Amino acid sequence: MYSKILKLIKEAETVIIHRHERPDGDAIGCQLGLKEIIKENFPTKEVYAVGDAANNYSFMAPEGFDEIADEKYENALAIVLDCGSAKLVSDTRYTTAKHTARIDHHIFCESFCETEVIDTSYESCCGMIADMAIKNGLTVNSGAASALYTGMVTDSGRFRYDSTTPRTLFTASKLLESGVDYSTIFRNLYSDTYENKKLKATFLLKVQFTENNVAYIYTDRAELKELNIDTFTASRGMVNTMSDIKDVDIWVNFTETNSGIFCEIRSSVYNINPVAVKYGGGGHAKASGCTLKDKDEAMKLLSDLNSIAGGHI
Ligand SMILES: [Mn+2]
Repeated sequence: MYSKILKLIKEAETVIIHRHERPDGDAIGCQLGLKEIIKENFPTKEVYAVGDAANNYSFMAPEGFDEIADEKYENALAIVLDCGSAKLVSDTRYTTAKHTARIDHHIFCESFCETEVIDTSYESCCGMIADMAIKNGLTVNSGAASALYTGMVTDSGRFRYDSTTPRTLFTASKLLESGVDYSTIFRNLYSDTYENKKLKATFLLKVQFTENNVAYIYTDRAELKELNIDTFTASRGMVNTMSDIKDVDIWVNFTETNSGIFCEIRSSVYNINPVAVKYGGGGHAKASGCTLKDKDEAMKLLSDLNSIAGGHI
């Protein structure tokens, strides 16, 4: 499955690794993991990892990402990781590279690189990179293993989502053999500031329920201003304050912004992806998002989710 991409890597003198913007643990983990694997196994190659800031995940990339000149792309292989849509790639210069390749585990929506390996049966893109390395006998040092393990943990919800398979745990066990300080990783990932815990409590108190027990939070612009937080913190950062509520199988977080209403949908049971796609978004079967034009549209989407929760779709 990976032989074409491995051949491209072997042939390239310069490899530039991209991933989706506003990176999560998986995006950063596979990017830095692959960079380290190429450096370790092909020491003569130039390898770069580019893109926007790591923010909450800056512990994974303490030195930040590489700043490179446009000319570096001329003879380079650009590899886009963990990204299902061209418009979400951080740093559009990948299109100027000599060759482009993509490795991803999101539900397929478009093709935008010359060589692509897309497989939604993987819990994480980190799992794909680790699997590629292990199956092809590449050395995975402790730095690469730690980055990849972190992404596997975050994208699988600590090996809990049903995307977790025997292969997930097999791959994770192989990474642990390379030396992963997982207690530090878990502390970095899951300890939270008191301020943020208070913020989550505020959001929890805002939860409402539809007739069929879809939990939802609606934050309007005035509230957002009062809370003094950015839209991303309010949206993706707060959606899972509604996870693990007994008898709630679907939950959705609406956040009014200047560029529409950000909508993050999650489910522990149902495939809610078609609803996100219907409103112009995408993602995974049980975690998807979209941007809506107004509150009316938000309430229509909520009603669609309510139908799913009621078993009507
Ligand atoms: Mn991912």
